[in-house]
Amino acid sequence: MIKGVVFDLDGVICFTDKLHYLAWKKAVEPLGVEFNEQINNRLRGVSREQSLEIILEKFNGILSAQEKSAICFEKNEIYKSLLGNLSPADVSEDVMQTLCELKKRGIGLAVGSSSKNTKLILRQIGLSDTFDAVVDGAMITHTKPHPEVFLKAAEAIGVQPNSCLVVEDAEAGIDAGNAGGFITVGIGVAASYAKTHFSICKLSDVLTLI
Ligand code: B16
Ligand code: MG
Repeated sequence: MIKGVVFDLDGVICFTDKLHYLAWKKAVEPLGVEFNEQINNRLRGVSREQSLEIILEKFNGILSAQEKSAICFEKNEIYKSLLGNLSPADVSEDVMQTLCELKKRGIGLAVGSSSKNTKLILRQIGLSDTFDAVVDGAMITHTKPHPEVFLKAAEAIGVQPNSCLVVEDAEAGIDAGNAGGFITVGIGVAASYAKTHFSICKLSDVLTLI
């Protein structure tokens, strides 16, 4: 029996993924490195620092640790300025109704995100008080595909992984959920990932699994 759901944030609850894309594009522009939506898809669920390493796979030069951290800082400044335009209107009716229905059914709700901007995003979209627990990139030592973020979230809502869904848009997130012993649900890019237990088209499809 399902007692809890841990939602990834970016790409599941709201679509900040396009803002990550725009911010990375601008931040790495001076390097002249190739960056496109395909590469961006590989950054889903992956930490900021690891994201830069993936982008640099196509870079011919060598950057010092200091230069890399300056690029990550710059990317985050651009990203945060884009987040300033987010509002409750950026949460779809489908997402709102799903969360509302799950609450009515007494299911524990948590966010498990790699993003260190999670709290800012939840404030911007008006969902700061919606979840029973929020675990973000600032609260973990290992990022997805390590299961830490989801294990902490499940513990915070008092639910065992085998009675908890993890809803993810990233392959790294599905791997993390599987590694933690959760029932994984893929949406977006992760819906066509072979290791996903269940694939859904829209968030409200989660209701059919509970
Ligand atoms: P930040 P999620 C992830 O959020 C994003 O998918 C990923 O692209 C980003 O690099 C990561 O957060 C870190 O975000 O730079 O804001 O700390 O999908 O785990 O909710
Ligand atoms: Mg995501």
